[in-house]
Amino acid sequence: MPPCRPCVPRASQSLPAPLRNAPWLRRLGLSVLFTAALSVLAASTDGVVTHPVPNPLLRADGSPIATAAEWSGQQRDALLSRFEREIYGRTPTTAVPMTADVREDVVLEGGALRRKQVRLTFRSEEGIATAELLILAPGRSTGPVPIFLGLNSGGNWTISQDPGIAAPAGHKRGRHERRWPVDFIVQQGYAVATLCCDDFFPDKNIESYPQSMQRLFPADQRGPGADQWGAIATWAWGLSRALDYLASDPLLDSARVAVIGHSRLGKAALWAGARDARFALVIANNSGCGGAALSKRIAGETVRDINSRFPHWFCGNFRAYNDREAKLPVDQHQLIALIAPRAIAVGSASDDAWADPLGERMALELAQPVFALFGIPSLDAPHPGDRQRLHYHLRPGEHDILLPDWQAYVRFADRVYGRIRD
Ligand code: GTR
Repeated sequence: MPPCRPCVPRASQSLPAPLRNAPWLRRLGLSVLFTAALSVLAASTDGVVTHPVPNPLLRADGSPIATAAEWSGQQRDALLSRFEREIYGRTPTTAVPMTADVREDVVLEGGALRRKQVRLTFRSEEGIATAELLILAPGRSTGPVPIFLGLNSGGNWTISQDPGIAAPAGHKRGRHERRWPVDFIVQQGYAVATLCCDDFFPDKNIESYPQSMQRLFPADQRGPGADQWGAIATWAWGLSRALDYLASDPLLDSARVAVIGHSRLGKAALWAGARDARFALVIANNSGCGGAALSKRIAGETVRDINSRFPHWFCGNFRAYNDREAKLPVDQHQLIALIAPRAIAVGSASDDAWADPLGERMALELAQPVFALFGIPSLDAPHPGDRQRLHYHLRPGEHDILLPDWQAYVRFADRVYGRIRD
């Protein structure tokens, strides 16, 4: 795992007080934000330069998109290819056959918990590779269970102390337990499904491509390269393959899968959710630069920062925008818009200046006009009813995913799936 986050000077650790809840920003009206006026506004409040961002409802030739059908057709495909070409790299369409071997399926804790461990094996003419999927579900469910699917960054055994989770000898269990409040999630009637990101692409450096699952693809479909897929796109591919398995398991409800990720894995969850419309809900927690935060707002981690420290995450073309964010033909609000009309939750933390909480919130707001085409109410609609598909929260504290974040995501999922109503 590459080094942890650089220190951000104390003064910029949290948002300036007037921006924390930013009700005035919400009231501004989004059209303002698409003009250079935003730069002036942002600079005058928190001293941050924000370059104008593309209007998601304009085609590349400047013509307007007026209907959901116009958006879902060519515009969506064109945008997706632009993100592939410039930022995440092209994911091959070649299918790699996958088999699933259920190595364990047990009901524990007097029927409260069901644990399944499934080995996914991928075979192509180029080679073979495996990924270990862990599923923790309510033990007594009567029908198919909705799921939170997310990658973990240390191995499945890091999410819990449970000695039954397969682990290599000598590995410390439960290192990331605070990030995976499994008991709470399962008690709410959801399953947790997780795999380690390293099974798909070891999160080390630019030398890691040959050890990644890209090795299963023909040589001309592997990175690194100008527009070849990087680690984030490979992780997103892995999430879609996990969903292929979940869709085949009668215990689980594949129509209600939330793809979730924290930080770098939040970037992967967003890219997976943008590409694969089978995900009903996409959750990006503290995902920052290359995730939910606007790149054109020069705050926290910049394009140069991320490309320099993690050159294996994105495609080569993204480096052309180091210190040239104004030239980027897309920005992250358009990535969020690609999820419409499905549901999206963005979670920030108040002291996570490196991930630019305000930039994350602004991207979600700037995506709203696309959701509105589908009749989806805005973030601050007083009575969103059963059409609520947008969620944002700013948790006090540092960069992390903790119980209060999960509580917010479970509650939002409950609303999206019609399990609770106002
Ligand atoms: C940081 C990186 C961020 C974020 C984070 C993480 O060092 O700069 O983009 O992804 O790591 O994954 O915890």
